[in-house]
Amino acid sequence: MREILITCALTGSIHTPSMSPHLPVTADEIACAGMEAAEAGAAILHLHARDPETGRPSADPAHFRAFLPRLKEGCDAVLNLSTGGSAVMSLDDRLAAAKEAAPEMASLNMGTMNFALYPMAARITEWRHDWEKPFLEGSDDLVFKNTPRDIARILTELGQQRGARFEFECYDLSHLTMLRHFADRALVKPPYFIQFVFGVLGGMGPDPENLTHMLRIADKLFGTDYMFSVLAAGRHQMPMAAQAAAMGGHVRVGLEDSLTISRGTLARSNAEQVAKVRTIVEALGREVAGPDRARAMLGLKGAEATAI
Ligand code: KMH
Ligand code: ZN
Repeated sequence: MREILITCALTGSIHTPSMSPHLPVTADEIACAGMEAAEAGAAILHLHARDPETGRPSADPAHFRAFLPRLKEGCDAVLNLSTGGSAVMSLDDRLAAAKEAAPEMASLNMGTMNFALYPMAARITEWRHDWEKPFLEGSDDLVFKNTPRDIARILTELGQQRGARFEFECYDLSHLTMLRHFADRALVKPPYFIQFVFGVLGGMGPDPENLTHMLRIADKLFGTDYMFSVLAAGRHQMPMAAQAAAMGGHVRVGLEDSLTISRGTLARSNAEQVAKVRTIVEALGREVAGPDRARAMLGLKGAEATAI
């Protein structure tokens, strides 16, 4: 495949404000970051919200409402709402904003797992907010719950009832088996957009061999019915994006996944990472596709059919 889709995940729920002054937190910051990332070449924006006062990951639909219409007006990118939210949130909370917005696309995490952020706490010397330290340190005993019942509920309430399609977040081989299970139950329809996630402590590590093996198994399970994208956490972000692009996949960057632009240097913006990955993938002969091509490739319902 020549065309390539760049997803940008603007803020997420992993990093905390003390780690980077460039992490978007307010609605204004998230909206501006999204428009700049789209301008730089991102066809898809993967979205979480934060409490504007504290920077804490938020599931409050009002916090999403504060930036979603601005993004819809200000750029043409596909707005993809996280249903992962944060591992500390209930599924009801994780679903609330997406049910209200009825987006074209939503993330869907394909298995229950550990999601350990605590090693990051050791590197911070000055904390900006009281919640950050216990939030990170408590992740040594945290289960990111995505049971088959949870997955079925998201597929039903967002997919079947609201016409969303999915970024299937697969952190391990077992998550591909789970996706196959839902394909067999006819709860998901091809083409499947599989996001391979590397480098989360609890999922597979950022080894090139892991991507090769995931692809071997995905080929076996889904044949030509899938396309893949890669995100890798931290410093592995760009090298693994390059590997994905060289192997015909799509890429995801953004401050949700990595705060740096190169080893030891903070990225000043999401757009800076999009611009960098764009240079890499174009050098490999790939052509960056825009939002309209993304909609056609992924079979999306269109921005006008959302409630944003
Ligand atoms: N933070 C990423 C590792 C979600 O939002 O659904 C995975 C993610 C989860 O993007
Ligand atoms: Zn996310």
